[in-house]
Amino acid sequence: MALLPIYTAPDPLLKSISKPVEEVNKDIRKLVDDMLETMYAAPGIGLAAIQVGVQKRLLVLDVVGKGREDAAPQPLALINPVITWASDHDAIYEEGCLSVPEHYADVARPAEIEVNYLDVSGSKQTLQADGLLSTCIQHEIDHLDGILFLDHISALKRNMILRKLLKQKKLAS
Ligand code: K1U
Ligand code: ZN
Repeated sequence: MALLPIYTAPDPLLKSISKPVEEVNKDIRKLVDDMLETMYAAPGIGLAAIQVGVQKRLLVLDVVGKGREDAAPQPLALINPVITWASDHDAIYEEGCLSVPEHYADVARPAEIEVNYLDVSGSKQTLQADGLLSTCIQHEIDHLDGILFLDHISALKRNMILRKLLKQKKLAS
């Protein structure tokens, strides 16, 4: 397994639209393993392929162990995920993002969703999600469409955060 570099905003790659995975093969399974290792090491509860520079519709997550170091890992990989139903009522969660380090904001999203996807064996699956799992899946699918949680908040706050991130990048280079 390998740790992958995580791209951070305002990198233009994060605004691009990812392409469907055509075949779930050993290269995809290796990418899933590397993404999970990278997510756990960050640490994070989700990661989309575009965040590690791969323009494929693939995401990994594990929301079960959040805040509980003794919890057994429950990794999930969703390939070509599609939200097929979303509730009318929203839930608000304070979101973070490994591509927007050290910044957080409240985001409202549908509280419950149903999502279709392929698993790592290429089989079709359907998942009903609520709570943090629902929020995290929506956050990661947004990444596949070039959307960051910053796009859900006011332009004033977004531009302030982006300016800070750009300044940090310039200082680091
Ligand atoms: O960058 C990402 O997409 C991952 C992101 C996922 C996410 C977090 C919160 C709401 C929606 C989506 C993160 O994992 S940020 C880091 C984080 O939440 C966390 C870090 C350590 C322990 C527990 C949580
Ligand atoms: Zn993110």
